[in-house]
Amino acid sequence: MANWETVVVNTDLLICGGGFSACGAATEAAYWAKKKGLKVTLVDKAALDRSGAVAMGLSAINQYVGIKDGENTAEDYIRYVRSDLMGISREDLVYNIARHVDSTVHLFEKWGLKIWKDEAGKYVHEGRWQLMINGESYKVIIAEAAKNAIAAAGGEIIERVFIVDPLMDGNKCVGAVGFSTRENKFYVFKAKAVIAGMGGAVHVFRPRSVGEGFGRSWYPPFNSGSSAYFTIKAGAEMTCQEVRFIPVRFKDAYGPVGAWFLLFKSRAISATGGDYMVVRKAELENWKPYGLVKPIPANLRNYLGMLDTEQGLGPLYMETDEAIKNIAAQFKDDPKAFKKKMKELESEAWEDFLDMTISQAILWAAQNVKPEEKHSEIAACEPYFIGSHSGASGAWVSGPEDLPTPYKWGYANMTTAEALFAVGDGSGASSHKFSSGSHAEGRIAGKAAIKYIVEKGKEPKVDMAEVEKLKAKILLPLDLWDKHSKETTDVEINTNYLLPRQFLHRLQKIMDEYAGGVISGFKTSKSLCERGLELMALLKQDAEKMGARNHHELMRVWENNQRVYQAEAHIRSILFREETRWPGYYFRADKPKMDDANWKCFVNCQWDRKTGEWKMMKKDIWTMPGV
Ligand code: SFD
Ligand code: AMP
Repeated sequence: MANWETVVVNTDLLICGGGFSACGAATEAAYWAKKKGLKVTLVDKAALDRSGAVAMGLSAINQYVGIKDGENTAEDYIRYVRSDLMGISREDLVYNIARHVDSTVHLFEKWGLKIWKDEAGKYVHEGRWQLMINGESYKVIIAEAAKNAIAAAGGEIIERVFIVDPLMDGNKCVGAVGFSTRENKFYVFKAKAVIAGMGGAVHVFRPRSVGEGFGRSWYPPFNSGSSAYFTIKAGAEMTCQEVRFIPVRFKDAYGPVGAWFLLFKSRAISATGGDYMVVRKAELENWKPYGLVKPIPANLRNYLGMLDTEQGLGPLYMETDEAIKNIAAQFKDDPKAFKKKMKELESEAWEDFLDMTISQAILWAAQNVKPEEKHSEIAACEPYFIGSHSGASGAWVSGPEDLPTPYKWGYANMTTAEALFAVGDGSGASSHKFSSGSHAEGRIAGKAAIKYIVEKGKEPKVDMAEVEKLKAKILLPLDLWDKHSKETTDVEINTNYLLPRQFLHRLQKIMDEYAGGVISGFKTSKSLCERGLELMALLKQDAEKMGARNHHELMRVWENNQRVYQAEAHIRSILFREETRWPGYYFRADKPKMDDANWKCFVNCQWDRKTGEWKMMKKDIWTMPGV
């Protein structure tokens, strides 16, 4: 076995991940931990300042309820999420986040984030729930607050350590193991409670950008399903694993569209000029009641555009020039003011991408796009797993203590594995929390985890013999490389190992062709899912044969292993749910209709730690009384 030092870290609370939800958890937990003399340790695979989905920054805060100013209520937010997810949401969780998210946004402002204000000093809204920000340094600001809080409480932040597996004592999580991506160090974290906040997953499906563009995606390529893997491997119940997210984005560099649709009030059209949201309105009747609400659910908006492309009406375009001209038209009688407004709108258009998806600005520049002069192509992306946006996949967590929810087993956001909490993209069925709501949910879980430790925390019982086995398994790819790489003239061709990139392509091919990826027009069926699972079983056998040349490739190996669990949970859940509920995300071609009578329920699944078998379950939907 590779001769790596074993580093043991003892802590009270272990926070895995360093993104928005983990920073929220750290900020809040450190506050309570300091009072109780407890230690909080946060571990991120990257550097906290620029890690996770918000690494490049963002141009909007997508969840702000505005309760203080009477703009909306938390109940309004429940109604929004319920409709947008076609009836499937954990209303207790959505409510809990919605009632706390504003205070999180106010903290962001206090910490230095620039939120746009109008002349009256009020926040500038992008849409009903979204606020415009100067967000290039959004993550740096939020990370700084988390760092300060942990430092003040005497805690520890460990960067560039990749968390792999949970450590379990029966059904209780007692820590985690991982490895440094820089040094020859294997880490063992022993903890009284653990929070999984390691984001969602990308590159489970083959991306549109392959070959020269591989690595480009809307969702950050460095989130690989670690939260899902961690909670699945802990034996925790998972939910909504079929609810992937497919955003429509500016084509090829994945620039977000929210500011265009909501702030600029732009239209999207087909190549022949039809506005698919208008032309195909009748289709929405087939998906009522959800098809008839405003805003029309994200998957149905996608679906109407997809119907256009299926009928040869692509490419689709965002009418940027028309939108900019419409806004500037109010100054048409004053040439000077008109010119000024046009300049302002032009710079806002570029800033939207420079704040959040710099590659889109680069692509615009490379293709000589002037948004005020010419429309830009948009397209549906490949599928992602991001429970915090308009997807819903994640762990099944306990609801808030003060609500009469049937889903409650003690501590807010605790999974069905004791002492293991999940947040952000890691917790399921609580969509539309975005950056701000993920941070708020992190705060909720951070506080609950400290409460758990105070009330029930015990010294973690970690079986070090098990840890040694895990260490050997996790470092095996380095051994395979060392032992066999000199046997062939081309190190990429070897009968004793395959490299992580090769494995990833195989996984993506299976998902693309059998589970409804881009190549199959997001369509799948029972037979395709079943065949996909057969191929997945063979792929899993080869997972043990992945070799790694260095630290970086070792991380790639384990990212792949984590993606495989996310992939399998996804196929099994699509197979189990015998209907099509989210056209525009995926289509069960053999069950093309929504079936509320049988399937207006959550689909949950659980991986058995002893047998490795999956159990599939239906869970009832609870609606908030009076909402
Ligand atoms: O417009 C390990 N999101 C947007 N939210 C908004 O509020 N406004 C926007 O404008 C947003 N837009 C947007 C968004 C996302 C992306 C990718 C783009 C644009 C291009 C959504 C939010 O970003 C998202 O909801 C939150 O970030 C979710 O928070 P969280 O904590 O669940 O995930 P994270 O921030 O990505 O952090 C993950 C962390 O885990 C680390 N990690 N650490 C240790 N071991 C491992 N094995 C690990 N695996 C991962 C990561 O390094 C990271 O620290 S718009 O398009 O909608
Ligand atoms: P996006 O850039 O697509 O991630 O969207 C940012 C925010 O705007 C999210 O809250 C979306 O749900 C919302 N959004 C995007 N497009 C629309 C639309 N056409 N109608 C209503 N809401 C939208």
